[in-house]
Amino acid sequence: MATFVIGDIHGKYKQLKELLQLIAFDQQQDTLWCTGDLVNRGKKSLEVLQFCEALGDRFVTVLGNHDVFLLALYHGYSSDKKPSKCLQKILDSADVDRLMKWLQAKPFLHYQESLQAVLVHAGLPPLSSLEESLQGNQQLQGFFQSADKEEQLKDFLCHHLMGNEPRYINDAETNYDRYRYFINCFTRMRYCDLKGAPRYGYKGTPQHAPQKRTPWYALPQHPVISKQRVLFGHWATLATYRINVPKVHHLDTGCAWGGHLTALCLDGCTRRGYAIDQRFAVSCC
Ligand SMILES: [Mn+2]
Repeated sequence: MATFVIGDIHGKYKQLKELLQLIAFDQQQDTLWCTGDLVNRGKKSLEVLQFCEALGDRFVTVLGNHDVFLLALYHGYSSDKKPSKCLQKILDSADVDRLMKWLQAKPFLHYQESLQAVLVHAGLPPLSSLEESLQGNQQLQGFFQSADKEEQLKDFLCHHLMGNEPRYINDAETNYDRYRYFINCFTRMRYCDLKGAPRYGYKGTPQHAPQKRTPWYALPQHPVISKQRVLFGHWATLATYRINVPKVHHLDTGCAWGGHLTALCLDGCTRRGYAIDQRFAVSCC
């Protein structure tokens, strides 16, 4: 029994299968964690969802911004931009209701105490303790899953999801503000300012970042960093950048952009002949 975590799959079904073969993933015994963004960009997004769903309890994912966007489309979100073909294929598939129900039940944050490991797509709220972030996740999951709030969820996803405010959780005036703050941190954040307010413009690597911007995981006062193993994706341009923060592992190595799909061994590694935190990658060219 081993646990692996892999980075953003983005509909790259062939590379997902190749990577699972490379790590000798055993569907009966091993567990696969994913940093989210299962869909979009890659043509086989539908196949990725179907495959991951079929893994049942052996598969753990958090939601990424592209997954949330797909849920918003499913609930009627529309804009001038047409959905990509691979997302449209999911929306048109006979499985869409079942798959979206499955996706909608996924968390934004996953914490396993026995492994001292936190899984998130983009980032952990820069000023929140782990307990506060887990509470934020719980509120979101309650909102996304409660049958009697379906109309509200539609309203939120269609009209109130987008936007960068509030910058601080204490500035949230409504539940929608709280949801947006946490969703933004969990699924979109790369940088924050030195006071810990998320900043969303610049997406490049830290060595060229604007002044007074720090990667969220490098904020000195971050309450979770260095205490837990943190596993995240989302930030493809970090692929070749050395993070150099203890216990922080970045896994999105840009498969969607012709880079690599990466896995890391989290638990049960030595019995399989792997080192703890050993990384594996397949090319996505
Ligand atoms: Mn993402």
